[in-house]
Amino acid sequence: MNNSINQSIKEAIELIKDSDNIYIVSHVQPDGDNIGSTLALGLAIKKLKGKVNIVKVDDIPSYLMFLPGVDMIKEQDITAPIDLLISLDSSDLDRLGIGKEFALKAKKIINIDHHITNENFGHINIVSPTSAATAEIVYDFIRELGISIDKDIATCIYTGISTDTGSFVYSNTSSRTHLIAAELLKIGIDAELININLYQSKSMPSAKLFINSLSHLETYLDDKVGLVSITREMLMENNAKMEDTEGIISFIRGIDTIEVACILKEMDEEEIKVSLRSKKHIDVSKICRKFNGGGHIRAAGCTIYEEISKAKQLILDEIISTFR
Ligand SMILES: [Mn+2]
Repeated sequence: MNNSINQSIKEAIELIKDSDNIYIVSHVQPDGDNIGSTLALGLAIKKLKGKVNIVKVDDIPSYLMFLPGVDMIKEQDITAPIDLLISLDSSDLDRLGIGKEFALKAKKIINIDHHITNENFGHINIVSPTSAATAEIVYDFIRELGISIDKDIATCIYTGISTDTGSFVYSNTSSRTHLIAAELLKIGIDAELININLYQSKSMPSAKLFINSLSHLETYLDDKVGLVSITREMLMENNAKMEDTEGIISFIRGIDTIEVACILKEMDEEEIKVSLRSKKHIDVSKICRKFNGGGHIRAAGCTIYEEISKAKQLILDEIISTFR
C-alpha cells in the first residue's frame, strides 16, 4: 500500500462515518473475491453504523452460499435515498449491472479494486493492482476503520483471497497475502470448512460439463494455446449452469505446454464471454482490452458480441498474434 492509497482509505473512512444511507454493490457474475469483499465490508459497516444495504445484481454462485451474512445481499429499492455507494472488485460501472443505476444515483462513490484496468470512476478511488485480491485491501480498510475482524468477517476475507489466488498458487500471491491469511487463521476461521465449500463441492452436472468440455479441447501453436467453447446446448445436455464452468480454465492452464488458456461461454446467441489465463509470458489483459474488456496480466476477460464461432476466430487471432 503506498501513501496515496493510505490517504484515500482515510478519506473514505471519514465519508463512511459521515454518511447515512450506505449501499454496497456486488457485480454481475460475482466471484469469491467480489462476494467475500462485499460481505466483509458489509459486516464491518453494520458493526459500525448498525445498518448497511447490499445490492444484489446477479445470482450468487452456490459454492459461496455458506458465507456469513450472505442473506444481507438482496434486491434493493432504487427509489430510496443513497448517500454513499461502495463498489468492490469492479473495474468499471458497467460491470455493476443494475448496480450502475444505484451508483449513478448516489451522492458519493467509493471505488475499491485491484484490477489494473480500473477506470477510477469513484469520488474516492482505492485501486491497488499489486494486491492479490480486493479482499486484501478490504482487510486493511476494516482495520483502519477500527472495527475488530471477527470470525465471520475473517471467513469472508479469506474466501476472497483464496479464490482470487487459486488457493495461494497464482503469481499475484505475495508475502503480504500469506501474512494476512496467517492473521485470519489466528482469528480462528475454519479453513478446512471454507476449503471444502470452495473446492470440494463440485456438483455432478458441473463435473459432467467439465469432462464433456475438455473432451472438446482445441490446441494451437504446438499446444501453447488451449481453448474450450461452452455452448448453451452443452449446458442443457449436462443439466448445468454457466457457473458450473468454474475450474475448467485453470485445468487447461495446468497442462505443461500451455501458455494461454481460453474459455468461451455462450451467454446468448451473439454474446460470448471470453476468459483468458496465462502462465509466464503473455499479458492477457492487453488482449482483452482490444475487445473492451480487462483484468490482470495473468487473468482477464471480455465479451464479444458475435456468434460463437466468429468470436472464437477473433480472440484466437489476437492470442496468436501476441506470440509473434
Ligand atoms: Mn478480485
